[in-house]
Amino acid sequence: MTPTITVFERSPDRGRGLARDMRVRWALEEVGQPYEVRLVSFGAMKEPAHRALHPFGQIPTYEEGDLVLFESGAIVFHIAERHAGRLLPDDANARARAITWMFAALNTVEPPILDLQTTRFLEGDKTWFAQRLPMVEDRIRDRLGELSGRLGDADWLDGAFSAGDLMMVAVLLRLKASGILDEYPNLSAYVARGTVRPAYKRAFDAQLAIFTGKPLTG
Ligand code: GTB
Repeated sequence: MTPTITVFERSPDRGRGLARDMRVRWALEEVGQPYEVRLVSFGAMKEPAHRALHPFGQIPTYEEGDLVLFESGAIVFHIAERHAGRLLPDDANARARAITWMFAALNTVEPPILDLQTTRFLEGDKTWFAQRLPMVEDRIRDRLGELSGRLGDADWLDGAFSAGDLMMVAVLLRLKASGILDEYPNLSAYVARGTVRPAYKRAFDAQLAIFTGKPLTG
């Protein structure tokens, strides 16, 4: 059954692949699962029809027959589970570690990065902005320093590329414009390794095509 995901009709990131449908698209491309896309406007997201799929009125959602999911982490996990051995290792312990990295990306690394975005976009006009910004950035540096230390010179976080890496790379990409990622050469290289994967490129091109209005060919 072909799943359907919802994505921004017009992404505020102008097709830079930073919205959270990108990680879901990437996972679908990694496992070779074709999918359909339904575009939703900001208004439609808050209407009852979309809230029936997503209680918080957000994207992405995932529909597969009777199954409806929201939360990009849960969706990527589900896709990985449905396609054995592609994004989660078969070995039980390795699989548990890959899942741990998914949680680490979402629960430990993403929150300070989101804090930076909130600070920049919503608090830039506050009197305390200039004082707060360096603290927010340093909290990210703390996390990246730790992650960088753990990754070392390995290609991926725990053996072969997994859903844990997919999620971590997707999260780290949100930092690219800040320049902070460049302070950690091994993490920059890690993100670059993720984004040159053919599955990432296909996912990126597909979301960009929605923004530019130029359908993909071939
Ligand atoms: N925890 C949920 C998940 O992981 O799925 C969070 C989902 C979420 O935040 N969705 C956002 C959304 O629907 C889109 S991705 N927002 C609309 C709303 O809440 O009303 C967040 C996002 C938005 C914009 C950019 N950008 O412009 O760069 C990047 C990421």
